[in-house]
Amino acid sequence: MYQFPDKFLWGGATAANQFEGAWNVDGKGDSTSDHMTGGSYTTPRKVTKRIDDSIYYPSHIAIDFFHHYKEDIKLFAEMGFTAFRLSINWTRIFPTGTEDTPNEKGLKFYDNVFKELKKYKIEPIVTISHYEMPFGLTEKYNGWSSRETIDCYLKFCKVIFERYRDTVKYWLTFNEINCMMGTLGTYLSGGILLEEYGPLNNESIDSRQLRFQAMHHQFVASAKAVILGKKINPNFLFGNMIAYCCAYPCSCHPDDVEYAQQQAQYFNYYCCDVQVRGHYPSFAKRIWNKEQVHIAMEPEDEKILKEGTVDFISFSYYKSFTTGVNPSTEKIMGNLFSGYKNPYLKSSEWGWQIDPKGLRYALNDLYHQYQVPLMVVENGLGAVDTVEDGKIHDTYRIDYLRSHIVEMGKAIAEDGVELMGYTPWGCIDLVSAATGEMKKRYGFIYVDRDNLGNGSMKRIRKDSFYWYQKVIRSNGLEVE
Ligand code: BGP
Repeated sequence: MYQFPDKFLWGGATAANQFEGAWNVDGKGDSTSDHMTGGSYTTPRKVTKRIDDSIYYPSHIAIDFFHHYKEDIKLFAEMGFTAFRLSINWTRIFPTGTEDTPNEKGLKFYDNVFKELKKYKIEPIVTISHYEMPFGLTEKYNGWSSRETIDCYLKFCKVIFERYRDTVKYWLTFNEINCMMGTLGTYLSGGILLEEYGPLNNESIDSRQLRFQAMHHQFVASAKAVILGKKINPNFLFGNMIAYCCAYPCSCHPDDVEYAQQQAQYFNYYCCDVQVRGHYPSFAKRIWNKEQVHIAMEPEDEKILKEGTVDFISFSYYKSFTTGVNPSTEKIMGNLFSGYKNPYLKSSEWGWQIDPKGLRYALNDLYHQYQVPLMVVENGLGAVDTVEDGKIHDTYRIDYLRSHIVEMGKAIAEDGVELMGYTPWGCIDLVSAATGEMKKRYGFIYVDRDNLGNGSMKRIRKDSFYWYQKVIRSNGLEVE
């Protein structure tokens, strides 16, 4: 339908804690995600301070990429991937976050993974921290709420930048850094534990002060990582990563329009302004006053943020919703943000509203605000798949992805947006971040494993596998 640019990066995305498994193998320490129980659409995941043998923790085995990486990467290559987004599990390298020397066995694992990707000419896109950090840092510093965590992160960055200096070019400093604008981010992104056995999204014990302070620490850490990385290899390219919040005003009442604009400032521009422009936006003061937070900053922070800006913006996009001032409007679900129902859109089985045009909107919005290249590093449909005679006919997923790819094509061809790549989420089925389920599947590759950890781990190509292969082979021209 639309010819994508030469060298466009076509691939898929994953995160270590959601697919690697081997949670305590070869000296790996326990990460914050290793303390998260399973959940469902209606039951929130919980965090337990101690690992309890009677509880099932989805990250501990996940889909065992650790032992299947050769087979999995071979399948990605068969689809024609030219890029693969993965994250490095911090606790494989620094088990508690405070060691002086890295764990060689952990580094060796990623040596092997990168070697395998290189064999098939697949470009790695590495998220340095994707919703996990050493639980040791939660215990010692309460995660990112303390400034000390910045140095622990930089020690980790230095090791991986030096080790993978000639292997990795694209780095994303934090997954969905705007996650901490909401309660869910407190532990998920910030590693901040407010009570011993708590549901992940506990609004009753929320601490806005800690969240906003932690986010500032992540901004400084991200900027310092960029500065450090460019010294180690000036050809490194750094991206920030946000969950794009696509919130339309629910009516044309000026109050609703103003509210929607402020939501965009809050969820999208607050972080992008700091990481792309190198300073907090003018409306930040309004947000801090409203949230009643005071952010402690060191005198050097301003300079660091200015010098450590990113080269490109990457983002996740799954859905849109409407927003406004009237709280009685019908609510709908989302991953980080929830909003109101849009009568023109259908929803996924998990209640996320499907809106391909919202992706074109997002691409235009971010590109014309910031004028830096973009990468869509997450997109996709979480759905229940059924295996029939060893096959999975996931036409619903193909429809979803096709319609989003068409909109990306329009944004490039008609709107002039500079888009570098597309890595749909969970290219191989993996554990859901929000619910901890396996049955919420995104993959082109099915993995035989259920919510409770049963199954053979067999990998099966879905119909979407062959469809995506065709899309990549034609560089976006053939999407039917
Ligand atoms: C994003 C996260 C991913 C991923 C995705 C899908 O917010 O960055 O880690 O999980 O959402 O969400 P879920 O797994 O909850 O369906």
